[in-house]
Amino acid sequence: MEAGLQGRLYREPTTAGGIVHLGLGAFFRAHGAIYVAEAGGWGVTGVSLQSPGTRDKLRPQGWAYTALELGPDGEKPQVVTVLRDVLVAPEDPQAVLDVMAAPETHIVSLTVTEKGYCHEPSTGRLNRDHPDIAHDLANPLPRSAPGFLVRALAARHAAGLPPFTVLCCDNLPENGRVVRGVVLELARLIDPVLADWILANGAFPSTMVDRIVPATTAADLDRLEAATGYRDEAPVMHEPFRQWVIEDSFCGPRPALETVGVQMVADVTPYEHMKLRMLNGTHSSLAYLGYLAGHETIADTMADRVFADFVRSLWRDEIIPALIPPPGEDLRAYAEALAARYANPAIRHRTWQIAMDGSQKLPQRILGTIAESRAAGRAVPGLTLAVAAWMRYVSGRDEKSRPIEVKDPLAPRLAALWRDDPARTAQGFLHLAEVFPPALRDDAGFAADLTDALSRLVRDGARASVQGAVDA
Ligand code: CS2
Repeated sequence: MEAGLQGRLYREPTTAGGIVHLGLGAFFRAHGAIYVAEAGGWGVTGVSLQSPGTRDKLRPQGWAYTALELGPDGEKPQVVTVLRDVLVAPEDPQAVLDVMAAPETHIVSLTVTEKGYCHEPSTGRLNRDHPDIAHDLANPLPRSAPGFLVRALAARHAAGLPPFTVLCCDNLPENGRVVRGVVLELARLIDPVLADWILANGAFPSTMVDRIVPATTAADLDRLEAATGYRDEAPVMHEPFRQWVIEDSFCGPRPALETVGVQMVADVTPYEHMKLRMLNGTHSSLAYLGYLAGHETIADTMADRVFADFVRSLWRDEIIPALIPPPGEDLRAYAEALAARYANPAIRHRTWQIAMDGSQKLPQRILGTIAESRAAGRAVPGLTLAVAAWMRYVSGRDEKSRPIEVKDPLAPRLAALWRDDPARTAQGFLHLAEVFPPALRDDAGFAADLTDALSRLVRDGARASVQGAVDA
């Protein structure tokens, strides 16, 4: 037993503040929170927007938790003590607004997943029909992340305080611009003067975040306890790699993140495109095709030679040709590093976990590359097969007709689009305006390729279709 570690795990909360984080999932606790802890001088108040589970587990630990690095050659625990408090929004939304509006709060960061911004994935605009947005327009105590941002900024405006910087850490393209757009649109519907004040004084830097963080399992808790001698009810698991690129445009103070490896840059866009299309795009492709082929994790999928060859061909032939590399990045080397990260056998990242919320993820991960490539006359058969695999996956039945537990805000609508006729299935999906841009909806060649890919998937199965794509 290591008394030192245990002493740190069960400790008094930190008193430093400065950051409120909305969406206290495993990703932020394994990524942003660690950078902030290393930079020093700042503390984080975490907010769960849905359930009390994380708060209830962390409270008896004085908000400390273990981040366990899972390397191919072994595990390394680190105790993270940067959280000062955790609030559960549905229990007391006013308490969340109060801490967001407090003078010592300078940054509100977010990891609320793609769907948490209540926007339309294909356009980035606020979805005014979203039930939480309808609620937040009519009530001063919000439910949605945009609602909390707007009502807290309103409280600061009323109190004569400056706005906080809104730091979006979700996998959206130009994520700062997206959250700025939904915040301004919602604010304008509530109070145009407030919207003008946010526009003139607020800051919404875009960021690129990267670290693979598989969901923690009960077995992880026991293994960690056996290794360290203390019981942590809410540890997080992560790979060794990490990257955080932030547009340096804050409207107030910030931690000295550049001293701990965060890249502070003028324009994040090329980094976001590289990461969303090369990492997340292939992650989703492997998730749908791998799941259908019976692979449980990304590492299992990569251990299947056909899939390892397939993902390399996606990078080489379809994704890299459509990218402009960020300054100093070699995209081929980036792809090789990704292949090694995916193959890390210590990371049990389930294909099912990545397959979640595809309707919110596909546009920025895969459809952008497809639309741009087709417009430029480049073929994208592998990514087209991945889109077909998503359609098959969300039908809710796998290749052996067993049910799939599909998690997606559009799940019932998606399942209803599946037909016995692949051409009709493809047409039905392509008319889903939330997901497909008009350029792809109206592209008869794409509809034909998608129909072909669907026919092959149904006839030959996912693995043989992937093999066919590699051999072609
Ligand atoms: C994954 C991401 O679950 C998913 O959709 O693709 O969480 C991925 O692991 C991270 O973005 C890596 O930085």
